[in-house]
Amino acid sequence: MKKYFTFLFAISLVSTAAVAEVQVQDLWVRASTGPNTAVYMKLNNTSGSGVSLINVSSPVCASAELHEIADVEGAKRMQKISAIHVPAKGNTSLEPGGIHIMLMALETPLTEGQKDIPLTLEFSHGEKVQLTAPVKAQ
Ligand SMILES: [Cu+2]
Repeated sequence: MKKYFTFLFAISLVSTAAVAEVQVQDLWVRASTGPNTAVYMKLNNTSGSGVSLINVSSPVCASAELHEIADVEGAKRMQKISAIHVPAKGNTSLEPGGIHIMLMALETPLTEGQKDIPLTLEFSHGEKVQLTAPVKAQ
């Protein structure tokens, strides 16, 4: 059963990556410990022009925001940003301690081992990419 789900996950990544100018790698959602949780990934732009991730949505939460971690008077705080830029022929990593996607007001807790969290990523050039993400503890 576990192999079956892994296979489906791999197929969904390959099918979107084949048509996308922006490839999504190492996608995962952090297991929730409260009403919100974070999503991490590496965005790889194969095209010759820069693009930005401008919107994210998921049926598992009320809304999703793009966040960065900034130093505010000596303390690290998350703050909302309007876009995550991916340079031409380059990549941008969303990772713990840095830029991330925040799923706000989860419908239900997300637990380690879930593999099918649906996400829709919308980019500045009009492309929408649908993915499913696994949930990991860290
Ligand atoms: Cu955040």
